[in-house]
Amino acid sequence: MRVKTVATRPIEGQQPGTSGLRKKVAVFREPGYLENFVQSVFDVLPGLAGSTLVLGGDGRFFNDRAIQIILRMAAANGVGRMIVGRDGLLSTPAASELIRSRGAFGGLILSASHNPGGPDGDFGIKYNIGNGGPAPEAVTAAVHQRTLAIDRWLTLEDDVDVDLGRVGATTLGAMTIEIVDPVASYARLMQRLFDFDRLRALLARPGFRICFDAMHAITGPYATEILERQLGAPTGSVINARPLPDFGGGHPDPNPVWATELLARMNGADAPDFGAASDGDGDRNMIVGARFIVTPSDSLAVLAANATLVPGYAAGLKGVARSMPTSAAVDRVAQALGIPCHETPTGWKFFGNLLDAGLCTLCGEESAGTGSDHVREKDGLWAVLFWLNLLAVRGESVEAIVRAHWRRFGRNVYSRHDYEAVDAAVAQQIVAGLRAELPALPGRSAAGLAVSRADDFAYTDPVDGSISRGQGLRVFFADGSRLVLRLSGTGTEGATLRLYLERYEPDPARHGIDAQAALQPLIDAAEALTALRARTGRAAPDVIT
Ligand code: VG1
Ligand code: CO
Repeated sequence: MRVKTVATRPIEGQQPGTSGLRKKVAVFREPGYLENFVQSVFDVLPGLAGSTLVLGGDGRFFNDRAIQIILRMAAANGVGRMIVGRDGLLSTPAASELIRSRGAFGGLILSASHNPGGPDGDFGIKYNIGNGGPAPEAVTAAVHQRTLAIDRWLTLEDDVDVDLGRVGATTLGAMTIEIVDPVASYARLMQRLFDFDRLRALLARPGFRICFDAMHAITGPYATEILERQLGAPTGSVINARPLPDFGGGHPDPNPVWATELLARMNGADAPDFGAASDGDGDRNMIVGARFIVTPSDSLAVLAANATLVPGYAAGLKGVARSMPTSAAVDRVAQALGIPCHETPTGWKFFGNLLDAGLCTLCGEESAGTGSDHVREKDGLWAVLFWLNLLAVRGESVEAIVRAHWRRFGRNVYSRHDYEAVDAAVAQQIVAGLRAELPALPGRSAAGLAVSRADDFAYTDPVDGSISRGQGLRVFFADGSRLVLRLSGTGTEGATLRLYLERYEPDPARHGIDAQAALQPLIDAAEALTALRARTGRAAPDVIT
């Protein structure tokens, strides 16, 4: 098949954010938009010719079209082999696993993660490197530079679509396309990490019930295969299991605001023992007990404290890592275990170097992302299996495990307040205003709380020495509490401001306290320091997690 060169011009705003390039579907469908970005990725990758790439996405609207466009471009750019999930489907952690287990050069993942899908929703694309993880900043910066200069992209003369419905090999031009079962290789990895016999026994215990909400996104096929078929959970334990291009009109974000169906079941008198949900691309997780929600920061800490109960981590942890806005609950576990705890900027790409260098085993973010060195992405279903394995070994409820954790380590009371679709200029002014104030804050008090320290978080990568600045404004108070303010890098409408609030509560008598009530002094201090609500004209956050 002959290669066709198509002339193009740079398109504005093709800067990959926290996890790739995310825009409205309408933008991705503009002529040349997807092509410019994909060609820019191909142009900056030395060694692409003849290499093997992995390709798949979360099945959202435009996934099928984008896959066909990318396949033709890959063939025209001399890619040797493309490993594609059947029907173009791969969860983000499964794509990471395939890149690693197949020794691929890298991979392209199509998803806008937890953002809504459909013709009016969002689409996204991200490049992962050979370790299976998101491209580091040096690569994304090179891609962005290339998008500013691009003048042509390559595809094939023939506009033929490849049938991706059947597992097996086919060719497109000189490129081999290998269509694989999206679940099989990932499921084998889970079997090695967790005690499947014990999980089967747990799920067979009389009266023990689970509910996994796939939110009509990519984890449906994964959870159905692993939880129901391999582990024997009764049919129907996985709800909203069929992936839909618009996620059934829902918002595939596993949090108390969007996972309403799961929470309605888990809050009922007849609640299952264990509930969980994952997001659009399968890398996030929410863990729920009967009438009890586990915050992601606590979940990471509980997994770290109990890791040796699980076969894959029986030898102990080399270290742990959390993103800066994530609560310090895991820091206390690391201290007790005598292992290092790393604090990175938001986004999974920063964990990759630490995991590759063997500096940590578990890592996580407050935004419902938890993972380990088994892949180089966060992994929703992995976290679910980890929790089930803990339940099987400890024989206690989710709530009992978390309460026992608090009694041992104290409770890091935590919440994140999101102000979405804020006017971008106003949001930037709020952040710039607080940034300018930071040096003057120590010693001052805000709504009665004394500031002890304030800074703009910067991170020096311990492996490659690269420095990332401007990663979030932090204000620490004399009573040990802290607030963080940062701008989201994944929204597609206006700006999203995230306010992270944390207060340590050692007193077991106060562990039952409502988080919002416990954090009210900090919420007041944040308003005193930023006038965020006054300046955005919002009475309350859009999302509280
Ligand atoms: C958000 C989360 C961050 C996460 C990122 C990608 O980024 O806060 O913790 O890594 O989404 O997650 P931001 O810049 O909007 O705060 V996913 O599941 O959307 O790939
Ligand atoms: Co995601």
